[in-house]
Amino acid sequence: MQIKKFVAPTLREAKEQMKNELGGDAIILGTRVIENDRRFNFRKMFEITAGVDEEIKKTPSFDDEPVIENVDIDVELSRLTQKIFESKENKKVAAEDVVTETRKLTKTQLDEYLEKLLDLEINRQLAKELVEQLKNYDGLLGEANLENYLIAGMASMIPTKEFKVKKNRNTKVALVGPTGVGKTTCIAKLAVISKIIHKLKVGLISIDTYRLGAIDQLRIFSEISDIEMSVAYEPSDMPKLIKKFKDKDLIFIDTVGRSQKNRENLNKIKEYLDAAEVDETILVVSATSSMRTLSDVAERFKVLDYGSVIFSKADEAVTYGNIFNLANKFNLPVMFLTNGQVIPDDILSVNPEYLANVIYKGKLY
Ligand SMILES: Nc1nc2c(ncn2[C@@H]2O[C@H](COP(=O)(O)OP(=O)(O)O)[C@@H](O)[C@H]2O)c(=O)[nH]1
Ligand SMILES: [Mg+2]
Repeated sequence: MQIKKFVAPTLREAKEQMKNELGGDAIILGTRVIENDRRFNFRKMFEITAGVDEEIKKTPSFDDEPVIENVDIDVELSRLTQKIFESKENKKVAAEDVVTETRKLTKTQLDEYLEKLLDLEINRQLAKELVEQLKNYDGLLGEANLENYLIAGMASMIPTKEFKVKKNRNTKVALVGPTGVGKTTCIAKLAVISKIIHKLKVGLISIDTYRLGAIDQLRIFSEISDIEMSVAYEPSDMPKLIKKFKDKDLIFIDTVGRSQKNRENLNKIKEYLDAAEVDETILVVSATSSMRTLSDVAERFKVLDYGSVIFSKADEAVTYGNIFNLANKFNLPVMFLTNGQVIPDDILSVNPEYLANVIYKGKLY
């Protein structure tokens, strides 16, 4: 990917520069306001960091693959993360790697594994269950492979879900969750990927339940990414906004509101989502939250009928045991991890094996 920065007195001009230079397929990776900089005579300037895939810049030929009608967003995300996935430590245990020398598991060994799992902040009950499973392999495997079995055992206990979007279905996806977890940022990432990589027509609706005017962030994003956006101030606004976006393949619904500790606030959001007849509601929580907070949020937001979870700020988390704990406690499929502020790069699609490795090794890769 070729990456460049464009600076201009207005966002619109910076975006024009970007389009002229990199073409319509450029992806906006980030924006910032530059103030008090001598280079610009201390004028306020806007900077866009943009990238364009060298592949995309290629002139298409008749040999190019036909356009696939029903694109699957997760396939592309998987492809993007696959390189990392393949290159590091995640290789499956090949037959020749299996250590043939076997011995009995000692109590001390099992305790060590239990300690390790607890250290990863995996709930004690679940950690015991995982270690118990190891006993099934007692005498069958060498120690080097026990860890792999532990990871495989974890993977078998983590539900995941793919983000599937098809063309011409007018799919309505809402992101809900506590304030500040990264819902809007995540919508921006998914919207750009859907638009640029999957060529889907995307619309954005922001629900401002309390007329906070806190929608500027999405508005600026909508402007620079050229993705249409509207604001709903009342549940009754929803049907007409959905109608306005009837030609869109995908509509993201973002929620802005006051404290969601209050049941009434959540009921209000529910009214909007019901009025929009959303197809999929995804809960966003921070991977850095404590298990008590996560459980509380997952319980409270049940009224909104979410079907999967995104763990944001995985880049800031020290351990990932809570992903395992929450997914298990609520039988809740995990859809993505987000790992930074950069739009659209910092989002990772997941599968059980990948998550189990992240959790066990205590780091993203
Ligand atoms: N480190 C990190 N920061 C994030 C991530 N996602 C969002 N943020 C930041 O978290 C803050 C709140 O994000 P925002 O999308 O406004 O949260 P919202 O209130 O849920 O819509 C912003 O400063 C984001 O840049 C992430 O994956 N990692
Ligand atoms: Mg927001």
